[in-house]
Amino acid sequence: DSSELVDVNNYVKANQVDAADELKGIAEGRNLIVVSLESTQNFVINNEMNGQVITPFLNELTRDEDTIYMDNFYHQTEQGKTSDSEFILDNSLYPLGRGAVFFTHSGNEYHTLAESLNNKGYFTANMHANNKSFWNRDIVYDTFGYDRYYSLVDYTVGDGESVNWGMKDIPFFEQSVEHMREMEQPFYTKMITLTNHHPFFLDEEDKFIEEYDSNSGTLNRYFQAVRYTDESIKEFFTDLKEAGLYENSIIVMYGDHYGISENHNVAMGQYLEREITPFETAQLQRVPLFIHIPGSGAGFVDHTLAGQVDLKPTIQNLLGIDSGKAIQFGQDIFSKDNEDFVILRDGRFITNELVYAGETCWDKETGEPTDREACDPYIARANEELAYNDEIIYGDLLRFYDAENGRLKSDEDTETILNEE
Ligand code: GP9
Ligand code: MN
Repeated sequence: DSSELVDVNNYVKANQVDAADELKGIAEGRNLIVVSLESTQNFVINNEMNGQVITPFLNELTRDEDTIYMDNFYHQTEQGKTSDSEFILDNSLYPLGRGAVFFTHSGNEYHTLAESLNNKGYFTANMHANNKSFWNRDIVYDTFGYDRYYSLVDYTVGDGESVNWGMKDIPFFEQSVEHMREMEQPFYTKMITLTNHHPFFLDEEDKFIEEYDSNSGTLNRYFQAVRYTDESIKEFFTDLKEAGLYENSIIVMYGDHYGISENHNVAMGQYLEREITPFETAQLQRVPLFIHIPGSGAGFVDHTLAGQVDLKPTIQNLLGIDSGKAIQFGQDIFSKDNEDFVILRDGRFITNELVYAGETCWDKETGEPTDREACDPYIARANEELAYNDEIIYGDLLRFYDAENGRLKSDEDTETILNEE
């Protein structure tokens, strides 16, 4: 009940940091375009495969004067895959260790990124050319407070425009920009790409590079599919410019989760030219994060250790929204007090010196096992944080929280809520 929220609230407030002053409000009033890059891991960025560049456009962005590129950023998803990443983005909470919170707790009260933008007068939307009920999205997007879901029925999938799980990314972006032209501004839209999804098949005309040559067809095709996504982003930027929607937007793009599972460790080891230990597997959970602010000159490459839970407070600060009152586990990435500690949903964690994975404590610099004692305090902290997170979700505790004023609801309010049950 509401008394559990007291402990949660104390923990969250004790670990909160002030948002950065420097970039605060740099994108205030702009449209917010969030792009979920399906299965895109960070190891493909600024990398080659058999002499072929994998992500030419994204590589350019890493050096672009208007782009902040984070190369030490981890996904924190579990079985809910893409939907987990969406849950994290909107709530700055962790998803669940088992099952998909989009299915199990779709009716909870949440205080979301979408809601904070609605309060600022934004039109808020999701765009994904799949069946609207996939991952229970139609229900959850309502719960989260989004105004509109552009799903499969809002797109025309022409001949040859579909592969793997659905519509190809290039026509998806093209038609999405047409929808954006009609939106009231400022808007916030979350776009979910799909082509770079297992099994990573492509039509011949969409293959811009050769396959890799390992014993894993999955990894071999992965590089080609990522290359296709890179092309689609390039065309998307052009489409935005043509629609006059580029200059007054901020574009945030991140990988939703890994694409290559541990079943492909031999092939991955061949590509990376080292053995894939549990340490390496944890490091492979890094996904790219790009924050592109046209005309800002704010670009740089940032090595700060961060995770998807940090997206919400970071984006809010850039948009000039105060997130200090929220119950959330993320921190503004650009805050000088940002803590260098990332917890993965299964209890693995990463600090600047250590990685905890496979129940072993690893020295980050050597990639070799080290004394477990070094990891012990962090293990306790990670478990504590994940336990508080689960209390929030299982107990639907945010219904007892007055998000606007940043405090627990009064006894009177709480009694009313409980009596309604
Ligand atoms: C499906 C898409 C991909 O709509 O989000 O799902 P995933 O398997 O990555 O969760
Ligand atoms: Mn996905």
